[in-house]
Formats: sequence, structure tokens, C-alpha cells
Amino acid sequence: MIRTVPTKPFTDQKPGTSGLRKKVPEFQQEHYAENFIQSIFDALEGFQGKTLVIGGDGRFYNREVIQKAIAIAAGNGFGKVMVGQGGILSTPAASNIIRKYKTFGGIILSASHNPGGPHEDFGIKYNAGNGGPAPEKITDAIFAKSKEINSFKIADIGTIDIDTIGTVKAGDMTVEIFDSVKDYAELMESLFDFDALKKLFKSGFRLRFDAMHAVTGPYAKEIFEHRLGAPNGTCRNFKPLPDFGGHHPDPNLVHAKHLYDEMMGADAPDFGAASDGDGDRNLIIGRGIFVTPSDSVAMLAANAKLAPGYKDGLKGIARSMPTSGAADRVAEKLGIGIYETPTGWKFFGNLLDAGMATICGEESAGTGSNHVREKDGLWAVLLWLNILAVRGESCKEIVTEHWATYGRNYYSRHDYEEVESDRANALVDELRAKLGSLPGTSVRGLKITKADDFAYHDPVDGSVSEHQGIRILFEGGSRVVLRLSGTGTSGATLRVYIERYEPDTARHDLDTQAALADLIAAADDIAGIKSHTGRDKPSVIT
Ligand code: G16
Repeated sequence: MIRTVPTKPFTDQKPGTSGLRKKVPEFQQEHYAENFIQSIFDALEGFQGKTLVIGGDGRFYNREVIQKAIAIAAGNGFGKVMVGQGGILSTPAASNIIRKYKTFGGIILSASHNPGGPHEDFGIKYNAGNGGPAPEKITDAIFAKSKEINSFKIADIGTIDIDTIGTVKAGDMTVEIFDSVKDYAELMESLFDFDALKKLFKSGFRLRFDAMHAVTGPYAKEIFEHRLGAPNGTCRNFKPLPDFGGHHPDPNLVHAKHLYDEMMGADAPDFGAASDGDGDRNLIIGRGIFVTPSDSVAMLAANAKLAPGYKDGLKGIARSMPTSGAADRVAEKLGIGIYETPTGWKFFGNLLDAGMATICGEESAGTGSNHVREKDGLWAVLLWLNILAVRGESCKEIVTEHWATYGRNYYSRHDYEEVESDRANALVDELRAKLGSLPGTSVRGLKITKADDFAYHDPVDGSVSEHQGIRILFEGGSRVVLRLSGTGTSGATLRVYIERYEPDTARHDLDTQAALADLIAAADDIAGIKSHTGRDKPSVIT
């Protein structure tokens, strides 16, 4: 039986950079999740009788919302839902399933790298039929629907067993519970030289992969240890836990410091990597060297041809605006297009669909390609491993050689977390107001050549996205970018991205913060970061 349940709108269901993210208690309010899921369906057309993919990163409240999503999908007339076993699906695996089985779209339950647990974060995002995050057109429509919703439709189907693989009927709808890992592992096998990787591990190569008790554990275990023969113990923290073991599943130098320390230690493995809550981000650390995400996308693009899936070369590279220009130099050398998009993977979708870009990357630890329409943590690790296997060099050798060829883009991101929203907005407003007066002036001896508020004109559909981050460009190719995060759940997070290009090989081994010190000071002089935020230093430096 399908029931139409009266409800009242919540006014705060605006999807951010990557879906709706809130604290669990907010999601637990009566009808909160139901309203948002119904608003997603209200914003879509033509799904009657079609298939919807449902899965999540296993965080606290995942299983409950999966049941709700199944029942509301049945109430709204979907013909079938495909649910990852146990409610588990990494974001890239979900993207793959949507594409492989040509489903209408998918609902992914995740708050990505944010912590999980009864008082931590939860999230719901919708991915369209191309497998990618819903474009702004759809997320705006979802928000509009959420403000006028007065009922949701739900089928009385009881609790579905999501742990047993197989197909069951739920009212008129079919529910298929499938192996969350198999299709994804097959996709990786089609892109990378698994024989070369097996040989690499056989030769004694040591990988350390930290799944941070998040969703990639089962995927990594299957691929590295079972299919590629890496020794048992290669994968750490591989059991997904609802609270990620009390940790913050964000693979950066703060939350994966133990991995960094191990990789810098005397008995470091050859290669270290980690992934985040929903498996789309990656952290890459070679023995004795951390690879910044911006460098990683450039280096992967420069060497991609070594992997079977990319042997014919790349069509183009796309990077988010705050990501460093390292990839631009690779694109120039390869003679292919380079595209600068706003932050958010959804902006890569059109470029990938149109065949204009093959590899995409973001400074926020996201790298991926046209194999799915999401960034993909394990994909990045496997491409690195494939390159290491073919070149027979260490990660450090590959990185230093890359810098010698292209120059080095010193790069760092300073985050000021949980700043009062009013204070953060005041900083941005004041800075915007003075952008026109900055070019031609000098700060700390650095001459500003350009200052603007980044607007993106999508070359495929002509849409325009404004206010995507403030850029201040200096003579010599240095740059400071400021923007407010779209993924936080309390207060505002100010991100300051600092970059300096250094062509001189003799100056490639400087300490990053020292190399950027004058720009960091200039950013504060220009934007009044300390006075506005009331902080004397960032909460996280990566
Ligand atoms: C999400 C998007 C990414 C984007 C990031 C930015 O990441 O999927 O494409 O780079 O947000 O976050 P912020 O707005 O906080 O800078 P994820 O991994 O959280 O889905």
C-alpha cells in the first residue's frame, strides 16, 4: 500500500557542494530525511518504472535512511532499486553502477570526509543518469521543492533485508541487493595492468593503504590483497564502522598523520595511501615524500599513457580553480585542452560527457577520470601503482623528475574552521568590494596583476556560475585564492589557497610553508584574515 503522508517544509535543505549535509540529530527529526528524498524525486521527471541505485558509506544512520529511501522510491513509482549489500557503496562505485546498468540515477548517503556517529555528520546526495553529482540546475530545483513540500509518498513494505544478495519484491517494485565490490573491481581491472601490479607485489613492493574505517576497506582488501596478491595487512582499518572508529575519515596530513609519520620513518613502505569516508578522495605519500593533490593530478596526467586504460592519450585535463597550475603545464606539453572549473566535481561532468577532458583533479584530494563521473580514491592509487610498476622508479624519483621537467608549484591550503558565519561573510564582502582597486598595487613587495571573483562559463551548456572564489594573482605566477567551503556543517570554513611557481630546480627542496611565507603574509594584509576570524593561525594546514 502506498501512503501519502502530510508534512511541513524544513527551510534549511539547501544542497551544498556535494548534497545535503547536516548533523545526525537534524536528520533524525521527524520527516527530515523523508522530505529531502521526496524533494529529490519531485525535482525529477520520467522515472516511473525505472531503476534507482541506493547505497552509502556505512556511517551512523545509513541503514535507517536506506530503508526510508527504498520505501519512498517504491511510493513514487520506481520500478526497481539496486542496493549495495549492507547498504554499502562507495561514491565512485555507485557512479559506476549507475553508468554500467544505465539506471535513472542514484541516491548516495554520505557526508564524505566529515566525521560520523550519533552527533556527527550525515548527508544525502543525488547522482544523475550519467553517474555524476546532480548539476546545479537539479540541486536548485530540489531546494525549491523542499521549501514547498506538503506530503511525501511512501510504500508500506516493511524492513527489507539489505544484507543478503538477491532480489525481492517490495510492493510493485523490485529490490536487488548486489555485491558492492565486484563491478568496481572489474572496472579497475579493465583500466590497469593487473599482471604488472601482481609482479610488483611479488617482487616485495610494500604498499600501506589506510581505509580509515570507512567505505573503501572492502574494495581495497579485494583489489590489493585478493586480486593483486599484496600481503595480508597491506590494508589497515579496513572494516567500515558507523563512527569511523571515532576518527575523522579525511585523508589529509592532520587526520592521517600516522600514515605520514610511517612514510617518513626509517622502515617506511614503498608507497602509502588513504581514502576518505565515501571513497572518492585520496592521499598519496611516497617513501619520504608527500605528493600534494594538485601535483598528483599533474603527475598522473603526464604518465597516464603507461596504464592500458589511457594508452591512447588524454583528450584534456580539467582542474578546479583553486587547484594549482601544475596540470596546466602538463596539458601544454601534451598539446591538449586544460579547463578551469569551480570547486565541486559536478562541474567536470559536462566536460567528461562531451569528451573534452579525460583526467580531472582537485586540490581537495580528488582525482578521477572519464571511467566514472565522480572522483575516485582507489583509482588514483592504482594509477600511481601502475606508473610505479612500469617506470620501475620510486615515487620520490618520479616527483622530483616531474618538477625538474615542468617546474614546481609550491602549494598549501590554510583552513579556518568553524568561524562564525557573519564574520566569514564580512571578510568575503569586504574583499569583494575592494577587488577593483587591487591590480597594480604591491603588497610585501609582491605586485598584484589581477584580482577577481571567479565566474565559470560552462563551454558545453553555456551556463554561468558566479562567485566561485576570489583570486588574487601576482607577478611571476603566484596566486592566493580565498573561498568559503560548501561542505561544512557548523559555522563557516574559510579556505585560503596559496601557490607559487618555482622553475629553478636548485630551489625545489624548500620547506613549503617557508617558500610561501611572503604570500601568506600578503593574503592576511589584503583580506584581514586574522582580524576578521579572530584566529591567529589556521585550524588545518595541508
Ligand atoms: C566535495 C566535492 C568536491 C569538492 C569539495 C570541496 O567533496 O565533491 O568536488 O572539491 O567538496 O569542498 P569545500 O567546498 O569544503 O572546499 P566531498 O569529498 O566532500 O564530496
